[in-house]
Amino acid sequence: MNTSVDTAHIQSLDSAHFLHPFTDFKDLNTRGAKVITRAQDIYVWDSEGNRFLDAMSGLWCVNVGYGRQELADAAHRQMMTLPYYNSFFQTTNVPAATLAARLASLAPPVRERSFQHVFYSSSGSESNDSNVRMVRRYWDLLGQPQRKVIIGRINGYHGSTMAGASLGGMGGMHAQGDLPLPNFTHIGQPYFYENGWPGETPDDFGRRAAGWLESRILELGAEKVAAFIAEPVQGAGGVIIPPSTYWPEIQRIVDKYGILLISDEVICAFGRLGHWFAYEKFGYKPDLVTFAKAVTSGYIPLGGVMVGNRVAEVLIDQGGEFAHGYTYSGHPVACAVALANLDIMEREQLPQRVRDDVGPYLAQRFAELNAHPLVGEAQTCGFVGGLLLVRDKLARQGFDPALAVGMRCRSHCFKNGLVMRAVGDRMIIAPPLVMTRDQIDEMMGLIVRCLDDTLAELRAAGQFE
Ligand code: PXG
Repeated sequence: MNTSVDTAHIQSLDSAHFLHPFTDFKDLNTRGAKVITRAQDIYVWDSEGNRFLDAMSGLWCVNVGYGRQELADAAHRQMMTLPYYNSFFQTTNVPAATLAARLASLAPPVRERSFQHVFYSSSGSESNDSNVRMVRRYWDLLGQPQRKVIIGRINGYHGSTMAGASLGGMGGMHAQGDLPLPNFTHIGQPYFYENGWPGETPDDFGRRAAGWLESRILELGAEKVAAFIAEPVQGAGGVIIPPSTYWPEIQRIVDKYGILLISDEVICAFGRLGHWFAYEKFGYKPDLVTFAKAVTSGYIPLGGVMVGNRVAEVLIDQGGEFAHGYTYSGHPVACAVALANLDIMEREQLPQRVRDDVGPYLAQRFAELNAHPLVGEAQTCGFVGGLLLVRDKLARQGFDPALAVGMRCRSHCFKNGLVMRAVGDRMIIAPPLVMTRDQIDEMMGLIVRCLDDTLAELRAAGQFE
């Protein structure tokens, strides 16, 4: 396949016309964006012919890897049959109805709150907007319109629309645009390394961190609280894996006060943590589950909400018309690609593979990084992993943020042919689930090389003892 492109030309078009997401526009224009031209399996190539091992699955989404003919064929077939039709005015389409039933069959039942219904969108952000609409509608219909507040977490990420950014707890986002909107509030995150007390065990910390939810509910008045939203494992926040005591205690608290629980699984569903849905791994019982990204392995945009029976029954039986939806809710091509994607995941048993085989192997290899002089902690959960770069391991002291050590490490990654993301000084991975053990070894070799290069740079600059 001829993918040769004129890099300078594309960069000039890009800097003249394309405003990139979460980007300092002026800064990018001075350096020029890397032009990614093609991808296969777990690798991507740029326009200069450099190959990168993509340890981020694009952006946490390409779970089945790149270059899957079946997904292209499914899109092509569906485009030639029915490329688009709306589902607003009492019509449906074959892929959307089939996928909804398929997703319902994959979502494990939880008590009376089984998941039989799906509300479709095209992204994680839109799905969380839909969650806010459904949560408010639910409480209004139950005659408790004063239940308006949704509690999220500091450093949680739930998208970039006004509601998504309000649900999330990213200070940088809140600082722009007068966010969060009213009736959104945030508690601390279950990040043991940063927030655990000296001598406290992770389990004790997990219970304490969950207790922040109860304290906030009591501060606000339980009758005002509509829902709690959280990621099973925080992704964009830096792969923050909660202690095992955290989720059971959260469950106890939401049950005690009757508030809805939203599990935002935009990153964690579809095998990423070794299960179709991540709430199964942690054993909690959400009322709403946000999904997007890997439902199509990112080949085409699709998102949605799995609506548990507790909410669905009220909306269906008492709600009349629900005044909310998107042009692309139930898009036939996106849903057809999702079905083909789920076929691949099922046939190749990707969730089981992550749970029983490559996940444990990655955990073992990644844990070896704890021995590196720069690494304060290194941990995985399924096929996400995070490591923290620190100045002094024993004293648990990090670097001055002004040194931007994470970004410097990321530059070494690019130079060495590895895509790994930096969140502050946490380096994070979320590799494609099709990765083999040999490829895990290849990735680990690259990670060690990048850490060594970062260490050498810091030592040369006198910034590491
Ligand atoms: N919820 C979660 C948990 C996410 O991770 C969204 C919602 C929003 O999805 P959309 O499709 O609207 O982007 C996400 C998205 C990062 C990064 O820097 C992570 C996401 C998006 C962009 C960047 O890690 N996650």
